[in-house]
Amino acid sequence: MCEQECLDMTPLEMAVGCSFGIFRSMRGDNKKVSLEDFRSMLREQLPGESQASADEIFSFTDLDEDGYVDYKEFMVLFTACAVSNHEHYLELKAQRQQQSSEAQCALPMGGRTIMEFATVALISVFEAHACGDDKLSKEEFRVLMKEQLPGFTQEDVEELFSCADENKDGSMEFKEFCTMFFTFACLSYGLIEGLADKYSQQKQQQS
Ligand SMILES: [Ca+2]
Ligand SMILES: [Ca+2]
Repeated sequence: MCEQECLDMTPLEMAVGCSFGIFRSMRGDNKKVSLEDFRSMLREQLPGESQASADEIFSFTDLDEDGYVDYKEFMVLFTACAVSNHEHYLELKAQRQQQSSEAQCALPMGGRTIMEFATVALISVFEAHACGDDKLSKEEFRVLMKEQLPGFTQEDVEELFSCADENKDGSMEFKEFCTMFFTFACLSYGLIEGLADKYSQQKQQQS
């Protein structure tokens, strides 16, 4: 990906791109990640996690228990990290508010690894639109989507909102926003994989 393409991406597109990048760099020929590669991915991307828990994290990430982590399973882990970082952010924000009603809480967690960078991007986009109550109204979500993923039609946005609003309270909390992001990332991955397969088939036919 060239630098200009990266600059043209919105933070949400960048977060999807980062998740692709991490996954593709560690998967094997079967397009899935083995336990060994998963261990090195955790070491690299989530250095705060102990290696002792790597095998445990692998076993709960490998939802279909086939001994590998596929992209969907990886994205379950990715969104779980984002939710956990967001909870941490809310705790810090509450502490700051107790200390001073004037204090603004900067997003914590830095961006030491690509995974952290991507989850922070997700939180930043959500927080910038979920004004005040840490939930997105339908209108706030519409504005967010127009800015972040402008390729979606109004009908798509309506459908995404109602699918993501799992508790049907008419607003989208961060966990639900992550469900929406998960769906979007998995759909995009399928599309990109399909295009890549088509391209390599064409190449083979030409040679
Ligand atoms: Ca699996
Ligand atoms: Ca909701």
